[in-house]
Amino acid sequence: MRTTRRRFMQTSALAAAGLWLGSNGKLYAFSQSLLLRKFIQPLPMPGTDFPLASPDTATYTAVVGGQIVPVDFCRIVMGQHSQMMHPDLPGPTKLWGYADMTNGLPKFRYLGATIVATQNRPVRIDAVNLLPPIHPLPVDTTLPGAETGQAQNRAAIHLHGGFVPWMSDGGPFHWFTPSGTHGPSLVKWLPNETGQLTNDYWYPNQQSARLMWYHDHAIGITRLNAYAGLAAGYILIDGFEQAGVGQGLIPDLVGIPLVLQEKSFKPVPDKWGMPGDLWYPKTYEGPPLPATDKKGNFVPGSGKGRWDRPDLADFPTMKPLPTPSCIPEFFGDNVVINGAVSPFVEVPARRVRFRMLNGTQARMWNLSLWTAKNGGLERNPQQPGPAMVQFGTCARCTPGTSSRRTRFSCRCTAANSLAHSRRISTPSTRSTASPATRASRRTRPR
Ligand SMILES: [Cu+2]
Repeated sequence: MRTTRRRFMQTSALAAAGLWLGSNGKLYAFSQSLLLRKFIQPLPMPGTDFPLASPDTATYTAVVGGQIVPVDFCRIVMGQHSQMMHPDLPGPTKLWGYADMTNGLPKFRYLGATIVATQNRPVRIDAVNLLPPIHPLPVDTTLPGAETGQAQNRAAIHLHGGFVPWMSDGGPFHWFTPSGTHGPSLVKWLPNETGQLTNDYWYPNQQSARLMWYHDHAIGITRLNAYAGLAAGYILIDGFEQAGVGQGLIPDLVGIPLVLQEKSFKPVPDKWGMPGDLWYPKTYEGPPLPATDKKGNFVPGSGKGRWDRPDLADFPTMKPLPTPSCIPEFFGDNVVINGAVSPFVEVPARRVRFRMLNGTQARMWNLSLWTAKNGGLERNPQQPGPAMVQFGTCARCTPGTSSRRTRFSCRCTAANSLAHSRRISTPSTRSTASPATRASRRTRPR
């Protein structure tokens, strides 16, 4: 497409508005983050770069299978914090997240308060909501339950993939706020050590070993809260897995979790934050600009977005879309793993265990293993793959690899990856580096 002065001016104005004019003439309401170099920062690791919860095991016990077992009791706080997600960003990114304050002041880090639980040993969580009243992302107040006047800092914790009693499921109406208001489903049912009923969460952990995650689930705002950082890992281990480690079949219990996500970062300030803060779409991809012919002239009536609908003139009862609008799918333009943009990880020359979780809103990941060799990357023919990881699901693998450096990137396949395609060069266009020898489907996100 020939770039005319007129089109350049239009494109510049659109970029400033957070829109992107694709090469096909379509208008995409997806931000273009600042260019961020790949593979220059290490993968954040659990226990060092982001904290594992350290439960109190002395306060509560439970009877499981006729045996008295200690309960892992955690006090988890929700709050706002900032963190550098990439050194090329102009500053730290404003986030909402979880932190453990069971044994002292909370230390907020992305994926912080990741919980390591044991089969048949309950986890009890006293959740404290300290979120500020103003949400860091655009809230669509036309959604039922999210109307103007509803607290934007309402929150409910849902253990995704967990087999839990309904009172602890963190359903959409289980939300509560810092001021004590709460949704109609929240019930106080679990007595504390003085017999007073609480709405603490109770996770029995009566299921096999797996990587799960807990994330926000409040009505009308789940997509924003989870994207803003209200999501953390939940690693459940069992005796079978422990025996595997004891026999040397599995390298270790926790392994290297890879929480696969994506983020876009504001290139310009807006009502919700500064450059480097999280960006989230608030308008639909519309067809306000038509496509162009070979001479670069607009073709009237052409130009379609992904969510186009009939002209309002044909359906007079339809109302214009609100702004901000709730967008049904979001694909960020930066790969984020464990809270770092496009990280790498150095691994020892022995068996290494990766546990993968797709923590995106809608993206599927096409994973395969590549081996560093002779200064480049080669696909490893010994590994099966690629494996698809559906959103909200997890996979795990234990490759026998001698590669020293693993790069994480994403494969660009469909139109939803438009934002990626202009930036990723060989070999990262084809690799995600992490193999998945087995992908296990879990429950779909809600
Ligand atoms: Cu979920």
